[in-house]
Amino acid sequence: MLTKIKFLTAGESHGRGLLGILDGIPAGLKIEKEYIDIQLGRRQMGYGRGGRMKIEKDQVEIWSGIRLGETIASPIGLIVRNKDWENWKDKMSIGVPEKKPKKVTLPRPGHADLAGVEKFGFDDIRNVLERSSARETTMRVALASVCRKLLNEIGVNVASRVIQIHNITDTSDIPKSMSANEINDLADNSPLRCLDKNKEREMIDIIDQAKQNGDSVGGIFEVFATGLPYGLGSYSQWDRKLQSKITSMLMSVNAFKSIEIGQGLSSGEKFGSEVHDEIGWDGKNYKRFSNNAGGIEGGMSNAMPIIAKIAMKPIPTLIKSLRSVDIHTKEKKDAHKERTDSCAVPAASIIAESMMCIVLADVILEKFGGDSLKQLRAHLKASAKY
Ligand code: EPS
Repeated sequence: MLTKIKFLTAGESHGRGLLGILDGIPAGLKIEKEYIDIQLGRRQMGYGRGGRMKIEKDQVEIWSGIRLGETIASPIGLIVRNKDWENWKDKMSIGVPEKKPKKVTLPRPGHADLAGVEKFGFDDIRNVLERSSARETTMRVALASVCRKLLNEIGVNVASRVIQIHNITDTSDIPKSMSANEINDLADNSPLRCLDKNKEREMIDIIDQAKQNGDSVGGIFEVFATGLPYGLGSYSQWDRKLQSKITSMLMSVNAFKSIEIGQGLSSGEKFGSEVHDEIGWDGKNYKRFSNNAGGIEGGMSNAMPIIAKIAMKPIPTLIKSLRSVDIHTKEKKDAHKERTDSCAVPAASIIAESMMCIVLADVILEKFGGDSLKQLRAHLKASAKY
């Protein structure tokens, strides 16, 4: 679905580290390691994370594509080392060790374990769980930070906030005057990335309760993008529609189970007159009296903020026993238990922001083009309509 930007990640959860390549970023974009590390730090935060986040302090190493502080239009290569690798060298040995590590044979319901071993014919679930772990999203966030920086340079900002953990919902609206950066500043100062302090307390309680029971909880968050011009994406073909690109990218993230653009699901129970955003003219620009469409009409951005709401399921690695079967003996047993998070919804909201940044950078480059940031800026100035 991406037409200008390409990216790939590699790396296992307990391997040496994560590798990533990002291609298609114009020359002349100033970016520093510290900027990427801030985003990596945001992904590590949030109430409900487990022991792993105490071990890791994710820091990027820039291996290529940036010279003298600026992109040079060559592929950007990044590495994030796993600190925990030290403790997993035997289990994750690349060569064949003298003492073979114990195999994982009890698939966790809800994880990639069972379908993964059946697909590849493995007799050790570790081969599956290492790559299917959400640890991989570390590199997505690192690569996406470069796209985020590109967007920032042209006045596009992407933010998010958590609105539900389990059955605790923050129903508050965001004041119209609040910018994406202000939303993120507030959210980043909350352990749940929730803007309502009372609900935040209740969310903490429900996570504590789940943790005590060896259980996990999911939740819902919103992602916003502001500063977008008209016409990103297109109505002309299925795979050029902006919502097709956004939803396919976002739904590629571990544990994301549903996405709504704008009013989404609830628009199915309303009259057309209650849903569609009426049009006005302020003497200079068109204006909208509402944004139920979530910034996308007819497969294109309509210069209103993009708003997507995403639900994340509870993490499937549980301390509480769930029924499973040993893949070797077919005996009834409890599912495999590993160190885990009881809630990773705040972290997931950063990953979602990151995927949004990649799509938006791609559609902006598709529409406006430019081999350098300077050219992109000139093209936007010449033809972007807001
Ligand atoms: C994660 C690292 C993992 C988990 C989590 C996400 O670390 P470990 O497995 O060593 O504890 O904390 O992944 C899962 C919950 C999962 O089911 O894969 C990370 O860096 O985000």
